[in-house]
Amino acid sequence: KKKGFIFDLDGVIVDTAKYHYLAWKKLANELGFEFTEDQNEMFKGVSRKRCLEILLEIGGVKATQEQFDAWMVEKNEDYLTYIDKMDASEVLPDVPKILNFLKENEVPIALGSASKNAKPILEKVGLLHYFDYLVDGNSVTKAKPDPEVFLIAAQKLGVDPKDCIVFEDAVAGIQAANSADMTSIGIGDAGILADADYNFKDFTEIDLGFIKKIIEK
Ligand code: B16
Ligand code: MG
Repeated sequence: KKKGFIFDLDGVIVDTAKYHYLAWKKLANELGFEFTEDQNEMFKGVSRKRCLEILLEIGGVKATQEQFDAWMVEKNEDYLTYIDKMDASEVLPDVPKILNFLKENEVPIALGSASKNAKPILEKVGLLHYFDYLVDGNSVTKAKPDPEVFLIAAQKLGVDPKDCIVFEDAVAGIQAANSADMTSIGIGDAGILADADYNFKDFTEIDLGFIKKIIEK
């Protein structure tokens, strides 16, 4: 049966969370409050707009629509200064090993990310050519845990959702994959991602034999 693999971006392929954090922290500080790395955990897999809403709640800041829009732009411009400096060394360990194995076995690959900056990031780190389709923050209307992003990816791949395998680092992402009836693989803390079908700390823990078994299932 034809299988399709779907990768989340931030936290799975690259650790852009640290750059999102620096950009949100800068904005928070400008607005006169602190924003911690712990609080940044809530932002993982969450859309830019929702992140700003949460940030303003944390700071108790009220904004007009104009201010809100301007801060969205400001945060993203600051974030992009970090993205600009990224290169292949920032790809998380053993990600290319898995992507190469899937390519060799002619398994189609899609990205399923909330980020509107997904394409330039993949270009920067030299992984864009692996992806048959990108489904990102520009193509979805409903954020994870809604399964929309992954269902669109399955459709593009021409693969039944139940034959899709999703790599995710966020709780909302695992929920989205599960409600799309896909196989979910949690990358990160198994305690936090307890709802995933399989759990790995990172890609170095994933054996190619495991991937082969899933492909042949
Ligand atoms: P952007 P993922 C998500 O990426 C990040 O985890 C989340 O922190 C960020 O707010 C979101 O992308 C939107 O990113 O501002 O670049 O559009 O994990 O879904 O790949
Ligand atoms: Mg993620």
